[in-house]
Amino acid sequence: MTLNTTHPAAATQAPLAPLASLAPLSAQALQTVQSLREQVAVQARLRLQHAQGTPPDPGPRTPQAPISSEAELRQQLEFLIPSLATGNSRPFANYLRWLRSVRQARRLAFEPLNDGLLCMAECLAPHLGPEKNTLDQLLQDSIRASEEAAPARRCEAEDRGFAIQPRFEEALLQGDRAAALALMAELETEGLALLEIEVHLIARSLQQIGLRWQRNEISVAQEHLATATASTVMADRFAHHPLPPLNGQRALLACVQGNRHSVGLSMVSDALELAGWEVQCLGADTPTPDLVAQVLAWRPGLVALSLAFSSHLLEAREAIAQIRSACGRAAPRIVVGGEALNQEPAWVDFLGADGYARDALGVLREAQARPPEASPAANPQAC
Ligand code: B12
Repeated sequence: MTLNTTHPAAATQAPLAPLASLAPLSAQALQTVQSLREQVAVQARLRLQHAQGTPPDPGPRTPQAPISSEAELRQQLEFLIPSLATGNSRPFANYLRWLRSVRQARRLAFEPLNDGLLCMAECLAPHLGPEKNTLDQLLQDSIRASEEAAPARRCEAEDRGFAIQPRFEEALLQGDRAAALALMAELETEGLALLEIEVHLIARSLQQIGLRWQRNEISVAQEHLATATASTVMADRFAHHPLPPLNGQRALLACVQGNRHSVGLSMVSDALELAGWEVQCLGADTPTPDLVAQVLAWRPGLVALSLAFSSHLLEAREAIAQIRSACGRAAPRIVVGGEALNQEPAWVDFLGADGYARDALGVLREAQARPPEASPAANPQAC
C-alpha cells in the first residue's frame, strides 16, 4: 500500500469566530473605493514615479526593487477591499504576508510596497471623509500583522499523503500524461476511488506546485503545464468511470466572477456526477449576471460556488444575494468552497451561503446528508 500517512480528519468544522474588529466602511464609501480602483492605481503609480526621482539609499543588503506597476497596485486594492468591507484586517494581512514571501524569494525588497500602499491611501483619503481613519487603521493593522508569523489554519485538513506523490508532481511538471495516468492507475488498483485520488493526490500536488512557484523554484510556464496536465488526466479517468443512474437532482457549479481557479470546481463536479447528480459546470470566472440567468433558466436545486481568494468575497456575496432575490422562496441551496474559505470558514456567514465544504469529498457528504428540497425543475412554477 502506498498510502503513508493518515491524519484523523477534523470531522466537525471549527466554530465560526466573529471576524470584524473595526466598523466596516459604509456601503457608500466602499462603492467609492471600488469605483476609484483604476484611477487610484494610476495616480499612486505616478506619485511613486515622482518620488523615485530622489530614491532613498536602499542600504547595502536591501536589493532595490522596482516600484509597483499599476497592475500590482490594482491587485493590492482588490485584496484591501474585503478588509474595508468587513472591518477585519486579516484578508489584507494574509495577502501581504503572501506577497512578502513572493518578493523575498525573488530577492526583492518589501519597503517599496509599503510606499505604494501609503500612496494609494493618500489618493483615496480625499474621497472618504472621516472614514479615512478606518482605512488608515486597517492598513496599519494589516502591515503589522503581515510581519508576524501566519496564524494556524482554522480548518484542519483531512490530510492523506501518498508515497507516489512526489513522482506524480514531477510527472505533472514534465507534462507527462502517461506517467501521471500510470501512477493514478496504481492507486486505483489498490482500491482508491477516483475522487480520493483527485482530492488527496492531484489537489495536493497542485498546492505543492503553487508553493514551488511562490518560492521561485519553478516558472509560471511550468505551473501552467502542470495544471493543464492535471486537468487532462482527471478528465481522462473520469471519462472511464461508469456513472450511476441520475438521482433527480440538479447542481449548477461556477467559479465566481474574477476567480480563474477551476480545477477544484471540476473535482466538485466529478463528485456530484459520480453520485448521480445532473451537473452543469460553468467553470472559471463566471460573470455574475450570466450565473443568475443560468440559475433562472435551468433551475437547479443546488448551486455550488468556488472562491480562491478573499478578493472574491464581495463578488460571491453579490452573486448569492442576486440568486436569492431572483428566485425568491424557490431559491436553490447555495454551497460555497475554495481556498479562500478553507483559510477562513467563518466567511460563510458573511457570504450568506447555506453551506460550506472544504473539499470535493465534503460537498458530496453535505449534498447526500441534506439534499435540497425537490429540484425546482420538478415544479415549473418555482423560481
Ligand atoms: C493553477 C493555479 C492557477 C491557474 C488556474 C488555472 C485553472 N484552470 O484553474 C491560473 C494561472 C489561472 C492562476 C492564476 C492566479 N493565481 Co493561482 N494558483 C494555481 C495553483 C498552483 C493551483 C490551483 C489548484 O488548482 N489547486 C488544486 C485545487 C483542487 O484546489 P482548490 O482550488 O483549493 O480546490 C479544492 C478546495 O478548495 C475545494 N473547492 C474548490 N472550489 C470549491 C467549491 C465548492 C462549492 C466546494 C464545496 C469546494 C471547493 O475542493 C478542492 C479539492 O477537493 C494554486 C496553488 C494552490 N495552493 O492551490 C495557485 C494559487 C492559488 N494562485 C495564486 C495566485 C497569486 C494567482 C494569481 C493572482 C497570480 C497572478 N499574479 O496573476 C492569479 C489570479 C487569477 C484569478 N483572478 O483567479 C496563489 C494565491 C496566493 C494567495 N494570496 O492566497 C496560489 C496559492 C499560489 C501560491 N502559492 O502563491 N493560478
